[in-house]
Amino acid sequence: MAYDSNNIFARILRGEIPCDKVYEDSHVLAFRDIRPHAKVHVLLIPKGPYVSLEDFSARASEAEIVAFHRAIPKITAELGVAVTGYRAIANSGADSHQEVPHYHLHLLGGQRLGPLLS
Ligand code: IU
Repeated sequence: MAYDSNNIFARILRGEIPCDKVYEDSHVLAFRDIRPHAKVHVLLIPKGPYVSLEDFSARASEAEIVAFHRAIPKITAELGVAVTGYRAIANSGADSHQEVPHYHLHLLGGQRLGPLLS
């Protein structure tokens, strides 16, 4: 699937649409989900043009992949969920109900979550 540079997260990255930012560095941006599914619900996205987890894993540079994952403990510490725990989910492709075609990792926490597959 080709990357659509007008998807909503691309527009957020370009500053065309505001977001409730919680973390940013040269490779990633993290912001609060507008329709939260938990007390804490943040989306972590790479700044590069990757459609999905599948695409990011295949095409991103090692520096981008490392930066993406190194951002997670910084964000969870900032959000106060590093110790209490959280769930990380990446929907990838049609069967997963991925809505926004720019790779994003959902970070959910701040409360006791139910079982994943219920
Ligand atoms: P999904 O994994 O692609 O299904 O998740 C997309 C998420 O992006 C979903 O939880 C939306 O609430 C969220 N979102 C957002 O935070 N800001 C937006 O402007 C739009 C969607 I559109």
